[in-house]
Amino acid sequence: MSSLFTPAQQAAFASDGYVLVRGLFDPEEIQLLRQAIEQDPDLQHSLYQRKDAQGKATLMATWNHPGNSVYGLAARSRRVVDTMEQMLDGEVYHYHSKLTAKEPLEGGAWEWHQDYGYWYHNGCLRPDMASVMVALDKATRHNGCLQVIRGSHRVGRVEHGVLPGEQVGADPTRVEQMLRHMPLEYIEMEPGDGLFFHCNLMHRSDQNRSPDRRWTVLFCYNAAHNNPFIEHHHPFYTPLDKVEDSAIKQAGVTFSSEGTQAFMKTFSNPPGLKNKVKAQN
Ligand SMILES: O=C(O)CCC(=O)C(=O)O
Repeated sequence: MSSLFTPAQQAAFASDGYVLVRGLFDPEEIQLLRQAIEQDPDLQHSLYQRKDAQGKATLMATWNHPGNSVYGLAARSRRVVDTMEQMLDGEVYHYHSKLTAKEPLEGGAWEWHQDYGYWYHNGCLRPDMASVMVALDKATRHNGCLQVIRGSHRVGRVEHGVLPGEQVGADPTRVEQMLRHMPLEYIEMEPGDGLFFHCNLMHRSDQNRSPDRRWTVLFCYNAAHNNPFIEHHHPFYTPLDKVEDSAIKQAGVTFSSEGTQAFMKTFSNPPGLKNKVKAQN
C-alpha cells in the first residue's frame, strides 16, 4: 500500500471531506495526460455539453473503464488507487472518469451538489465513494475553480433535484444552512495538483468568464463492497488492475484502444432523480 496521505492528511480527509495534494502528477506526467486527452480521437468523438441555468456549457467526456490510455493508467496508478483505498478503507474499483472542460469565456457553472446526490440513485447503498479532481490547466477563482463547503460531507446525503439547464443540484435550503455553519473554500490548483474528495462533499464552480481555459479530469471510485444493486450507466464491481506510478511516463502519449474505456455518448440524470423534488432556484 503506497497511499500518499500522511496521518494528518487522513485526519483532514475525515474532518474536512477533502485533501489537496500538490504535484500529484509532475509537469512531464501532466503534459502527457493533457496531450492525450486533447488528442485521443475516441475521447474527442464522445464530447458532449452540459448546460448550466444560463445556457453556458461545460464540455464533457465520460468513460466507464480506465483502459490503457495514459490517462487511464493515471487512474489506475498506485499513488491514486492506494490513496483511495486508504480513504475508503478497503478495495476500490473504477466507477467512471470524466473530463470537465471549461473553455475560455464560455465555460458553464456547476450548481451546488454532492456526487452521492446522484450516485445514491444509481443503487450505491453506502456513501463509500470518492473522486480525485486533477487539474490539467491552472484553476483559479477567475476561470471557475472548484468551490467546496469544508466539512459538509458530515451532514450526509442531501436531497437533490433537477435544475433549470441540464444539471442536478442540492436542496438550496440545506446548502444555505451549511454555508452559515461551514467555510466556503475556493480550491485553486496548479496543473498536476489533485483534489481527493468524499462523495458527500458539497461542491460547485462558477462560469469561466476569463480568457484562460480550465480543464480538469475526475477519476471516481466506488468501494468494492458497495456494488450497486441497480444496473445503470456506470459499472458494477470490476476488479481494478493497478499499475506502478512509473507506467505513466513509460506509456508516453497513448490513447484508449478502441472500446476499452467505454466512452458514453451522452449523459442523462439518473432516472430516480427525474420528477423528484424540484430544487427551488
Ligand atoms: O468541473 C467542475 O467544476 C465540477 C464538476 C463536478 O462537480 C462534477 O462533474 O460532478
